[in-house]
Amino acid sequence: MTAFESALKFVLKHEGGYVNNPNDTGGETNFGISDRRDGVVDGKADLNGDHVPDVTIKDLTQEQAAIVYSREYWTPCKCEQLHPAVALIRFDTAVSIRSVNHLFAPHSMYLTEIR
Ligand SMILES: [Ca+2]
Repeated sequence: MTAFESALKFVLKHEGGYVNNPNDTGGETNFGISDRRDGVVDGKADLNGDHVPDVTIKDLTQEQAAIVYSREYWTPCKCEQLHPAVALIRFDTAVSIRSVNHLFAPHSMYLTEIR
């Protein structure tokens, strides 16, 4: 199992499966991937970042969710350059706060030397 696979397994324990709660501002969500995350509430997710919806949220597989997590969190956080334990912390934090940029902000104390 790669460091990414291990970290994703950890994160997905908390992200859960498909939910469609009308009180959730993110809309439909599956494996923590919300409909709204791609900027368009259309019941679909953009897997490769080309702004074209690729799959319905309800039909999103764990493997497809992994594509999104890798592209939006693991790679931008440069987790491959870190010890797997540190990579897990950084990855989980980025997913939890739904932001990579905040981790690298000038005021952040979060391992900014790896930029
Ligand atoms: Ca969408």
